[in-house]
Amino acid sequence: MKLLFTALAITSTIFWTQGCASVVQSTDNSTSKHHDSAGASNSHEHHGGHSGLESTTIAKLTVPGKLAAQTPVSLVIDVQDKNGQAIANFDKFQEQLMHLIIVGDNLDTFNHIHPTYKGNGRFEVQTSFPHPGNYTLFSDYKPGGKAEEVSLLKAQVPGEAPNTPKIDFSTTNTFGNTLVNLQFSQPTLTAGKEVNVMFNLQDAATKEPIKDLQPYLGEKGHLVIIKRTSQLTRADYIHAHAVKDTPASKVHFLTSFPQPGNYKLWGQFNRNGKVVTAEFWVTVQ
Ligand SMILES: [Cu+2]
Repeated sequence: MKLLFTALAITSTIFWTQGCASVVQSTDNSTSKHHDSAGASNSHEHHGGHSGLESTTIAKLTVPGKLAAQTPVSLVIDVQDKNGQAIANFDKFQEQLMHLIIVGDNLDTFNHIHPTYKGNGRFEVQTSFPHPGNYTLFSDYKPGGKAEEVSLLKAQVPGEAPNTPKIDFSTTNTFGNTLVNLQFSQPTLTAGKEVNVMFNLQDAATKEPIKDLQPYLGEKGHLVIIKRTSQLTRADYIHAHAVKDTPASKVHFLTSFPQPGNYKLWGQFNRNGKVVTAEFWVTVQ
């Protein structure tokens, strides 16, 4: 093999304790605490959305050749146990074996893709990075018979990163043909408190509630929430699940924000086969 393999990052040893989970990460100095937003559970049963109680795997990212902005690239992710043995079997959740969320480190860009399983612990996916700068990849998977795990990977695209855009806290915005309004069950967001995050979807042209919402990855919608920090860690990532039985044009998610700070939310919805990604900033006290 003549390809130049550049190992960009090896991260993600995350230990979870039962109940109120605290997080230790192998490659950053953050000691942030994470409260499982589904409500800390003492049960080993886990219904997705959050990492398992104990991480048993390590993900490694390899990129053949050089990374360049706006250039297609193949990402190779190998998932291994702590002895370096490939994890052979993965369980599907939300219709996929791996969900890969890629964000620019200042949260200006978002990409949610599904690497293909190649066997022997290896996943591959084609993507491109929109601009130079540092990126964090949250790879979300379920080793066979085990709880969902999230591994953090890092990638750096050479060149000068664009300026960080100003945070916009508006709660109504148009995304493609959809006008999205964001509301919460509480007037003020408080760290650690459960909150209902409510997306109200209207057709941008008619201002009528949309009628063409279809399941996206088996659910009414998907919500990824990431806290803005100088060094993103696993604890900054929240994957919330849609509440069932809401009106056709409303998608609600029950979650909580672990710490005070600014968070970005990306809600994703399927309108008749086309995915709408609605992004908002919120501040949590
Ligand atoms: Cu996914």
